[in-house]
Amino acid sequence: MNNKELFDILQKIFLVDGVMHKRYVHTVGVIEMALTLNKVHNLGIDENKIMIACGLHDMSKLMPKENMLEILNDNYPDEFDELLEFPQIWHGYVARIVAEEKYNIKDKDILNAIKYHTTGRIEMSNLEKIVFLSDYIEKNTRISDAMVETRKIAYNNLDKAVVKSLEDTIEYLTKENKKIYQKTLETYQYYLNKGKCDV
Ligand code: DGI
Ligand code: FE
Ligand code: FE
Repeated sequence: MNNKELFDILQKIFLVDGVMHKRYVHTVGVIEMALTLNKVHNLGIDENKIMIACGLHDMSKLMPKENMLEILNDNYPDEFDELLEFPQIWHGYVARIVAEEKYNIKDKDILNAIKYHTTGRIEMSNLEKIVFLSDYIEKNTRISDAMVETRKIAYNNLDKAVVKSLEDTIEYLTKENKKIYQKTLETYQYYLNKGKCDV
């Protein structure tokens, strides 16, 4: 998929009743932030790969719940019961399947970056990390003080920014009395410990 094909797809997905959904503006922000982090940290990741992963990460966000549940049931039978309690996590898991089956994306790194963009996971690749982080710190819609602070950290150290973003998410979810998905906690613990070992 080249960049023009990607943007044609995005404009189709996010054009709702003749109006471009705010999710499109967020998605473009994620692409721009991830391309920036790739340059700042000299990661050397292929730019087209970054654009596809970021471009498709939220593409299933507007899908009807019944369709999402069907895709989850068909593709993640072992995790299905556990996932039922966490509707916020579904869209990445679903988008990963749609990316492969509908858009013929076969690159495992791109597919993992899409799947785990909400929770992160232990031992993320650089692509997974910059998609996960850019989703939280892109400049178009993520404008809270905490997000701006995390953006500064991300320019210096990606792992530390992962810890900070998860810390803020966990604090927010706890305040809202929402359950934390076990993978979110696992990612947080892993990168917290990694930071302690790296000094
Ligand atoms: O899809 P986006 O809004 O761009 O961002 P996202 O995919 O990171 O989703 C963010 C939402 O997911 C936000 O409302 C917090 C929620 N979330 C993230 N981790 C967890 C979670 N919700 C629950 N219940 N448990 C989690 O561990
Ligand atoms: Fe998302
Ligand atoms: Fe997003």
